[in-house]
Amino acid sequence: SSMEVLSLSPPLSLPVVLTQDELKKMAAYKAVEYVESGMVLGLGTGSTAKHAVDRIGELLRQGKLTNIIGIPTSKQTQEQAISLGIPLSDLDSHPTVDLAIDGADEVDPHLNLVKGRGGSLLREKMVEGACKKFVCIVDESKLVKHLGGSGLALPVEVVPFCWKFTAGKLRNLFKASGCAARLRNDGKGEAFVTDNGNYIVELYMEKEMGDLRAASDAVLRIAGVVEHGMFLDMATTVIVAGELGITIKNK
Ligand code: ABF
Repeated sequence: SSMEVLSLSPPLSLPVVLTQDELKKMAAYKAVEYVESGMVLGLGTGSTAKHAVDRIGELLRQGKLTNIIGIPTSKQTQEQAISLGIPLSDLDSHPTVDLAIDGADEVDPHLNLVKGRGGSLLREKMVEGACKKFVCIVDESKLVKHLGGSGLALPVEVVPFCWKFTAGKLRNLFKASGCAARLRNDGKGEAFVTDNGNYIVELYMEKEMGDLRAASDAVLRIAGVVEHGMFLDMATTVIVAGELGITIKNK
């Protein structure tokens, strides 16, 4: 793996405090520099990826990029891309994707990710799993020592059928980590429903999960589970924007 640090230049004499959204935009614009005309592109979801999709739309409009085919990772991104005039397709027609750009909720030192707090982890995992390159874009608040380390939830997409039974299985699986499980709600007192008509069970761990690959395999063996938000060994590059500049980490 390699790491490259690009500092903000020219050096500023006065401290300029960038907002979190400005950092997200910096990371997103840097990632779009990896895009070349003719590419099939995985289009991510969330407030960071949104900046990348906007930028791709802008470059297309300016004629600086041509022949792009976008593969959206959510209905939300699909609508955004349509409004920008980005030509779209899907994995059925384009099973190989050149490059995906997407955000994350957590990034560990090995570039393993937690994703899916935006609720679109299944499509993201399908699209990003089909990519030759996956550039993940984050502001520095997303960096953690170990996955689950931000104290926020690890999302698991489950079928609605007897979701409590599935949540119980998940809680049991991570008993040693002090796992609590709860159903994501839509903010209006109803269950949050994913683009695929499923529910999200959120797992909170008191302690580290240990071997992530083993944890991933065990979660996927539970029959009611569709997918989970650990993206292990998938990102090829992570672009981190912080107050001191941009850091590029490569696998
Ligand atoms: C998507 O959006 C998700 O995988 C992740 O949950 C979320 C990150 O959102 P944001 O960029 O708004 O922090 O990338």
